[in-house]
Amino acid sequence: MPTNKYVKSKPKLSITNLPNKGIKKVDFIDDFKQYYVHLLGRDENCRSPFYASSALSLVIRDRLMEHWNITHQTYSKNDCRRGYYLSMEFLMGRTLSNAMLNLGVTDTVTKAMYDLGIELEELISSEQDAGLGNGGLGRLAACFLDSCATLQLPILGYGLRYEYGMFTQTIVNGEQVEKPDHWLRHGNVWEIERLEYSHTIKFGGHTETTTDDDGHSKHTWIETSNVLAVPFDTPIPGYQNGTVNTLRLWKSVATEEFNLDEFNAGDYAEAVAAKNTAENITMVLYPNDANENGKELRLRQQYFLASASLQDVLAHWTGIHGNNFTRFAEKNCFQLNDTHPSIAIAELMRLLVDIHHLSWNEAWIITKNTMAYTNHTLLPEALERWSVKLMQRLLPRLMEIIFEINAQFMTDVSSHWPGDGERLRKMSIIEEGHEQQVRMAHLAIVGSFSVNGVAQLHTQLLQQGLFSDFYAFWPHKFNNKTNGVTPRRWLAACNPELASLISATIGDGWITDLSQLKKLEPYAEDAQFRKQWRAIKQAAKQSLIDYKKANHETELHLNVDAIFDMQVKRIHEYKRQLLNVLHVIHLYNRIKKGDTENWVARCVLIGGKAAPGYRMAKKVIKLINNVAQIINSDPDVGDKLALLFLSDYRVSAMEKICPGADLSEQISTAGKEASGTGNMKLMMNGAITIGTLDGANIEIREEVGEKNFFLFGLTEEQIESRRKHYNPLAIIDHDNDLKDVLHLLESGHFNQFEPGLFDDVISSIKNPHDPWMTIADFRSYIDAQKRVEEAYLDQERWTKMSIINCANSGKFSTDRTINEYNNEIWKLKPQPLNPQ
Ligand code: 26Q
Repeated sequence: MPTNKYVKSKPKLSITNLPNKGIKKVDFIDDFKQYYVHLLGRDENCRSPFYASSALSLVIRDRLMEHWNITHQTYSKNDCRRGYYLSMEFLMGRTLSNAMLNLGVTDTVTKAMYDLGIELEELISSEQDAGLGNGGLGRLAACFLDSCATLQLPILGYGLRYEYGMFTQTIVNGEQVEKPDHWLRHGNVWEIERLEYSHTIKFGGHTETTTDDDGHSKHTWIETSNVLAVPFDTPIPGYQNGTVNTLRLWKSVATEEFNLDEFNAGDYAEAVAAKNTAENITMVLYPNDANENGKELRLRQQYFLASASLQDVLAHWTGIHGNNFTRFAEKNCFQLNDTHPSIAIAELMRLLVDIHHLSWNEAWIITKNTMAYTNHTLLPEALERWSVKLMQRLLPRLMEIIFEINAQFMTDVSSHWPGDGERLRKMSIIEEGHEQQVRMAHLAIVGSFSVNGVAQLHTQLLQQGLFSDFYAFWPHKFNNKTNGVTPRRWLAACNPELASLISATIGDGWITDLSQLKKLEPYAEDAQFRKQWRAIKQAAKQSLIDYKKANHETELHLNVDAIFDMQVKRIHEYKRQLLNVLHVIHLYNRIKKGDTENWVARCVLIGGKAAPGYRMAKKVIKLINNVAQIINSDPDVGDKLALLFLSDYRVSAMEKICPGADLSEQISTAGKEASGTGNMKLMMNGAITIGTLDGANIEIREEVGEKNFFLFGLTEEQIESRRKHYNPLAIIDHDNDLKDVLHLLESGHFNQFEPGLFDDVISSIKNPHDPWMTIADFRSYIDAQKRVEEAYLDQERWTKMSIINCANSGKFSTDRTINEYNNEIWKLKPQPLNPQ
């Protein structure tokens, strides 16, 4: 072998110690050209904004990279306690504009692009949304990451790198049609593949128990089908503070041995098919759909996330501490985003006991002290259960561990409540029945030190209802963490005009301390300020119209002076988009009757996706579109009223919608919406809420005061007591407006060529067992809408209310939420970076 004098020399230079990339205009211009021409091979003649957008993203990514490295080194050097946010969903939306805002370079980059003859906005909006989530829960995870980085907390997000995100929605003949969202087709410049941190995940096979010389039993899980988990990292920049945290998403890849076994057996086709099974795991995000419950692939996904993430954390730990786990719980903490990743509790036990040879009790203490669980729903049909049979087949060792956890838990319960068999049955992790099921929420509560709901009412209902036995047993585990949204994306970035006015008035401290918005309140009395506020809202409404027109979403003439009345969220019966439609039909009836004195024009915008298998939700979309078609084309209506269904609602659409909203519809049946977060985004942008006493609406109303919130509807308690003798037909009989609305619906006016189409929708609300009790709240809703109109007629009064709503939205920053998680659950120390 030829000797090479350079091979073993000690490094004289640090590889990672780079000069910082410049952030002056010329630096952006030079680097942009470099990427655009040299790397991507494009020139002035390229017409697609995609390559320019990619080039700029690479330029920005470079600026994050050096900070990313420093952040990482700081955490290692300080050997700090760390947190991990485990979530099946991270609904990140677009990255470029957020990265520029957080780096503080938006203005400079705008100028640099301008000099190159490029409009920055065009590059920003050509970026695909990363739609790796369904809705609230996924977007919450994304807002949390932004706040953790802004608060300089050492948190790592762990999730799945789905090849296909949330489907895109198109509307054909009024109906939802789903298209797959192959968001990675053109590559993703924001992610870095880190093959070197891959882990092997086991499925199937069987277990063996042996006893060693000391009489300890040893469990092995053998003859498994293995899949490789390969991490892809995305940088998460804090707001102008140098911190760059990490979102690590796992991709499933077939392992070599996995293929080889079959291949050696001579069955080539089987080998290729097996490769597909492995690589299918992270192929697609499941839509939030009760019909998808119990699907094997979903369980594979959940275990894949849990196992890969835990192995990752343990590999890092043993790399430093070897097999000494005494301080593990002191240094690590996992937050489980709903029960979706809660198999992590059993997996951590497996890794500690079977792989790292801790005793059961040592492992259990560590597990219970590191896991924390957040619940996001009260709907019983949304609670996860897995059949024991499926789990035994797919994850046999985990099933044994869950049985063992449950056996010890049942012992504890019976010593607390001796002789109370009913209590044991209700609390057991295993539900008995014709088929045994694992109740994941019970596993999550038993295996963690903290259980939280996402708004005050929701937490209270968990404690008194769904989890009351657990609350009686472990009251100290339960706590509330009211949700929030990040003010960087949801005000500073999406509404730059309003953000500038606010900063010019009270300074820009609000961006990282949203409670400072309170300083705006006195300006509600300032006529000049109100005028500016109104002009900004009006311009935002106009640009929303222009945007819809440019996308050929509507040819309708929309009236900017109308109330922009928005309901954007997943389509679900409990969210009661139907109630909104009943109101629209009522307004239509009034127009047709000539009852239009003091009329206030209204433009009702409804957007959201229905789970592909949720029949009733899809019918509601069709109804909205049919009603829209009739109303919008009726010459009697003119611009008094418009109804528009916004197709393909997603993060980037909400960024356009928020600034232009006057009225925020939050009209769920009381006790059903855990929190809601769209309500917070709209409030922050000066929309006024019409809502029930549900989820975080209650806290929004507390913050703005009852005069600045349009309240209606039964309370949760009233709903539950009314339920027993609910008689919608009697209510209809006593309400002429409601009678007229239903009569028009039932006459087939909105489905003249589709007879019977809405029969099931109509009969669902007339049913005395309607769980959502839409009819019960109709009158109160109509009256509240009347109060909305009165308020809107007085533009000065409306503007005051709008300013007061924004001024009191400080509580709903995820910075506040995350500080609460950190002070009460995670207890991480902020990690400021040393100046380099
Ligand atoms: C279930 C079974 C099979 C496949 C998927 C699922 C699934 C997927 C997503 C079940 C639930 C979800 C998401 C739920 C969700 O987004 N919940 C919302 O969480 C928000 C954040 O806390 C709250 O504000 C909302 O009130 C709550 O509805």
